[in-house]
Amino acid sequence: MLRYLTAGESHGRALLGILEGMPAGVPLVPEDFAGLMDRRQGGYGRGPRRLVETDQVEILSGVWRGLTIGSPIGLLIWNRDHRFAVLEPPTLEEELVAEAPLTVPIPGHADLAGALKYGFDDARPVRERASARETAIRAALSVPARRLLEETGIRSVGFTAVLGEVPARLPARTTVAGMREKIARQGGCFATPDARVVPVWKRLVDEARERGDSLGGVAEVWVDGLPPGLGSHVDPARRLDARLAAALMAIPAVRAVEIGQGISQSAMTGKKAQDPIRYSPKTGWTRPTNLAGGIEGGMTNGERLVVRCFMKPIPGPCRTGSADLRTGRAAVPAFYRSDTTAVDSLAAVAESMAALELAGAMLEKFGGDTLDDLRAALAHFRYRLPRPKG
Ligand code: EPS
Repeated sequence: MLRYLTAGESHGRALLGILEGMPAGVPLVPEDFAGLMDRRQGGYGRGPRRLVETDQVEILSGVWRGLTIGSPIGLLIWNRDHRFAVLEPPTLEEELVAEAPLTVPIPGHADLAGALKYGFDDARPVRERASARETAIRAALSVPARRLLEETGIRSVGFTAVLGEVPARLPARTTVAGMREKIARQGGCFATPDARVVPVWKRLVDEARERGDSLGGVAEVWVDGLPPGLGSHVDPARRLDARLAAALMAIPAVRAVEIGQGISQSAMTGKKAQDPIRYSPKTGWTRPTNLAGGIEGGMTNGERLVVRCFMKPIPGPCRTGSADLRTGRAAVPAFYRSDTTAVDSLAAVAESMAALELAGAMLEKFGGDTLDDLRAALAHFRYRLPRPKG
């Protein structure tokens, strides 16, 4: 079982993560983190915080001479902008310089529900932990998982598919590698292959920022190279689509998750909503269409995994009507520094959460204490897949 745990507040001293269950022998060096950490911080519409943080990941344990050793991997990211962690009761002087209490909860944020649950009349402790800053350490934890997947021929890409109501145009047929290349070639300030949508999205973000408003959207993740049979139909808790959906819903501001064309499938007739099955000795079992997004019966079917995450507009900048936790009187939340949109970051985080879930599913199916054990079991499985004579 691959499991992980994170700790840290948005403006606390650091973010901490532990990943347990990785086999030995997976290559991992500090340089593996930089590209993803940059992507997660980037995207047009992020607030000024991204200019403050460098999000450099320190490997504290579980890696020796560039390889995992099977023990828990400990990771750390220091917060440069830290002011929250007062470990002992504050002195009078600290009280005087402390940030004003946040007594007016932001509608749409965790503030109110968290304050009611934990008995606070100041939303700060809730807001600090509910902040999407925590996804920095989740992305970092996904890096060993991604390395494991890459070492077994599995590749993923995450991108912004829709910003606000404006979709990007996506290439009809391309591989994950091709998609990565197109996004890099486009090179603009959004993770999209569509150069023409970039100025439109920029304008939308600029207008929203000027209005003190925010924008949501849809991030999409593709994964190529997955063997069939990850997850299982035999037990509800082992269904991979359910596990992926849970992992992706656990990203702040994500309100819905779609596997493949799940939403439009529901409006199709049954005859149109299924992907036909084909077999040839050369290409094996394939499907000419992929409405299922690579999962049937809670298992991978060997096609590309396609998942989409729907993110609501970030509530921070909106200053929607609220009420004071101490007086109950109608009030407007205090100005709160935030992002105008973070859908591009969502693309990086969604890909990370999917990688953690998929690496876990690979380890459950193929096991092994070392990467080589896992590869051998995978090779055996591929060999024993049914091959009719054709
Ligand atoms: C966030 C509010 C902003 C975002 C933050 C998430 O932070 P701050 O209040 O410090 O300006 O920038 O995201 C990150 C810092 C990050 O690294 O993703 C919130 O309240 O969710």
